[in-house]
Amino acid sequence: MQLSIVVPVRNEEENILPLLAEIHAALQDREFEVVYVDDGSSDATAQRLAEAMKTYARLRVISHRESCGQSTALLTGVRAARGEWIATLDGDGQNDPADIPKLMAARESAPDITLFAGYRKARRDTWLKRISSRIANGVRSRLLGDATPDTGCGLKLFRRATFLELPYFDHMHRFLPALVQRHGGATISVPVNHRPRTRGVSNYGVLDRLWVGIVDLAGVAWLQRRAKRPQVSEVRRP
Ligand SMILES: Nc1nc2c(ncn2[C@@H]2O[C@H](COP(=O)(O)OP(=O)(O)O)[C@@H](O)[C@H]2O)c(=O)[nH]1
Ligand SMILES: [Mg+2]
Repeated sequence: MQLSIVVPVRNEEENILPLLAEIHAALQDREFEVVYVDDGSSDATAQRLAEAMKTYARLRVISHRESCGQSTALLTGVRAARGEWIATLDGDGQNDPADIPKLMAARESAPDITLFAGYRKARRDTWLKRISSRIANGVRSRLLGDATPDTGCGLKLFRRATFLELPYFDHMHRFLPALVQRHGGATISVPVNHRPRTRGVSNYGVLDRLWVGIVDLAGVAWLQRRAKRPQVSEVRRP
C-alpha cells in the first residue's frame, strides 16, 4: 500500500465522523487506509470510531488503554500502518484533509524529499496560541537550524521506514524535521490550510508546552551534536 493516514486522537468524540467523511472525500478512490489511534479517551471517541468502522472499510482503529500523549499515539499508528508513506492529521478538524493530495503532489515533484511538513501560514487559533507558537518556532528553528517555519502543524507526509528509525521520546512529534535531517533525510515545508476548532476543546495549554518545549529543545540539540552519518559501502567478495 502506498499511503496510510494516521490520526492520533484523545477525547475528540464530536470530530471523528465529520473528519472521516472529509478524509474520504479528499482522497476518493486512491489507494489508502486510515489508522486512528485512540489514546485512552474518556469520552465517546471509542464508540464513534466503532460506529465509523461499519461505514468505512478502510478504517482501522488502535487504542491505548491509557493516555500516553500524541507522540506515542503517533508511533503506535505508524507501527501499525501498512503504507510506505504516512500522512498525519490532527484529529480535531483544524487541518484540512484536502491538503493531503497537495502534499502527495509535492512528493511527486520532489522525489528526494523524505518529509513534507505542513506550514500553517494563517493560523486560526487564539492570539495567545499564535504568539507563543511563533516565538517557539522562531527559537527552535534558529537553535536547531532545521529551516522549518512550523513544526507543530499536525499535517505531515513522510516515509514510514524513516520515521521508525528516528529516536523516539514523548513530544518528538514537534521535532520531526530536525530528526529526519539528522538521519540524513531532506525535508521541506508546504503551506497548508488551517481552520478554527469548531468542536471539542484543546488538549494543550501554553505553559505546559513551554516547559516541555525547553527541555526537548535541549535534548534535540544534544542529539544533533551526537549524530554520525557514516558513508556505508559493502566490500565486494574478491
Ligand atoms: N494521542 C493524543 N493525541 C492528543 C493528545 N493531546 C492532543 N492530541 C491530539 O493532537 C491534536 C492537536 O491537539 P489540540 O488539543 O487541538 O491542540 P491545539 O490545536 O494545539 O490546540 C488533536 O488531534 C488532539 O486530538 C494526547 O494526549 N494524546
Ligand atoms: Mg487543534
